[in-house]
Amino acid sequence: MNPQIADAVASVDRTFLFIFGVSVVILVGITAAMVWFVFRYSRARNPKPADFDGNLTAEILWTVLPTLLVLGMFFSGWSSYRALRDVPAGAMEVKVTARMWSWAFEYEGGKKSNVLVCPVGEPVKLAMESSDVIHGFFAPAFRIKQDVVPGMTTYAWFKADSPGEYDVFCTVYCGLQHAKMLTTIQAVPKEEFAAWLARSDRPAGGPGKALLDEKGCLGCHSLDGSPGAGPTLQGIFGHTVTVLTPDGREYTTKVDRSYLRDSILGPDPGVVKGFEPIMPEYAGQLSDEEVEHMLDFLEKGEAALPDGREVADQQGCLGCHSTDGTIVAGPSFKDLMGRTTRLDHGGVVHEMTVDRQYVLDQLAQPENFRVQGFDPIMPAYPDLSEVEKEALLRWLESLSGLPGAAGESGGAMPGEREGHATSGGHGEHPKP
Ligand code: HEC
Ligand code: HEC
Ligand SMILES: [Cu+2]
Repeated sequence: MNPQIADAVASVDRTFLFIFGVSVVILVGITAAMVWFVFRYSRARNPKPADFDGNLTAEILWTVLPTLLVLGMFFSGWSSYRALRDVPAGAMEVKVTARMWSWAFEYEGGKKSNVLVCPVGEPVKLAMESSDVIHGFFAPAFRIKQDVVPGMTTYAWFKADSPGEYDVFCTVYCGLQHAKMLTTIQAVPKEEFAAWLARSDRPAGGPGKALLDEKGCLGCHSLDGSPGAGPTLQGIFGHTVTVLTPDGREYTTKVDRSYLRDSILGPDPGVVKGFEPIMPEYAGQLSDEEVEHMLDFLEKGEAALPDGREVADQQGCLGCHSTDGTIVAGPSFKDLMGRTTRLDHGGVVHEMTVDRQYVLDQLAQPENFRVQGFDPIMPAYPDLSEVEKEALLRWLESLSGLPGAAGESGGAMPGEREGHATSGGHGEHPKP
């Protein structure tokens, strides 16, 4: 990197103004000369045509001057091209993923977002990839425009000198919602950026995790979905469970704070189906405050699921799927779960009920599950984590009014829906 080339924006603007200035001078000069010639050499003034026989000075001038001008434009353009391409050492790298029709950003350390947050005054290098077709990353405020091409990584860099929001567009026509492929660059003061980057995507659970460890809960319950003597606590909040009461009845309920409190302190709401009744009673052994900390952690801590809508937003699902019943590029997510979908297997239509497994299949191998009447453009999502998939599924269920949904009361499902794969029975809902 040439340390002289510090400011790409100023350099690009200088080149633009230089070329523009030269063009204006030439335009004005040629126009004035033409007008002068029309006047000076009109037939009225010169009844007899004169015969010119070459002019060495004029020929040298009109060869040398344009050559110098064009070379000047070239060098000016070359130096600002260098300014755009030479990434300063130590630039913060951000991974940019373009897909129909959204932008996703991933920072060092793995944090993700869908607006590009960056510290003021620090150079940022964008390493850009496309997961489908060619897109173009255009941030006019920083004078950068770079194609984003599937199968290769292209790059650009910029530095924001003052805090603010700067527009980002896609400049390559990439399909139906191309015009909506917009985002922003949000430049914030350095300290604010550091705090933002350090902040976990989900609020921390306070001392709850340490307490679960201290009190021995983690001996029987995992926090990462792996099996144990008791059900995993990952994503337990908002989850629908099937519980057996001591008198042999079975009911489903949604896990909320009061269910969790009762499970830990009693009265026992019943035994989770498929598990032995070996969960100790903790009444008298845990203070209310300790239990509240544990519940905070289970509700909001790292074992809690991310917000399904945010996952869908980050993964770009919402660029193609609406949540309000309108058709964008793909079928709407509204009332998706339990709906009958018509799949086109090379001309043979096959009806299927949308359930959890079907959604997972769509995400893994969309090419095998093409919905009739839509273009086959649904991308595969092999990299979604289990937690992200679960969050997506629960969110889709909530958009379909099924249990498992946040804010819905658990219990019986709407009778006409069939074939869903949530782990619930249709039982009564007794007050334990
Ligand atoms: C000896 C193993 C063991 C220990 C220790 C233990 N549990 Fe459990 N826990 C279980 C089992 C088995 C179940 C499922 C059967 C039941 O519901 O009683 C369960 C159920 C639960 C449930 C209900 C889960 C669901 O899916 O509905 C919660 C909540 C829970 N335990 C929290 C805790 C907490 C908090 C602690 C520590 C204070 C703890 N457990 C300690 C074995 C254990
Ligand atoms: C580029 C646009 C696009 C993106 C991005 C996209 N989808 Fe799709 N999706 C489609 C289209 C088009 C269809 C219907 C044709 C097909 O099945 O390929 C579809 C079908 C589906 C279906 C089946 C719907 C039915 O009625 O049977 C599900 C479920 C689905 N997508 C979920 C998702 C999820 C979840 C995401 C994000 C992780 C996502 N899609 C991202 C375009 C997209
Ligand atoms: Cu695009």
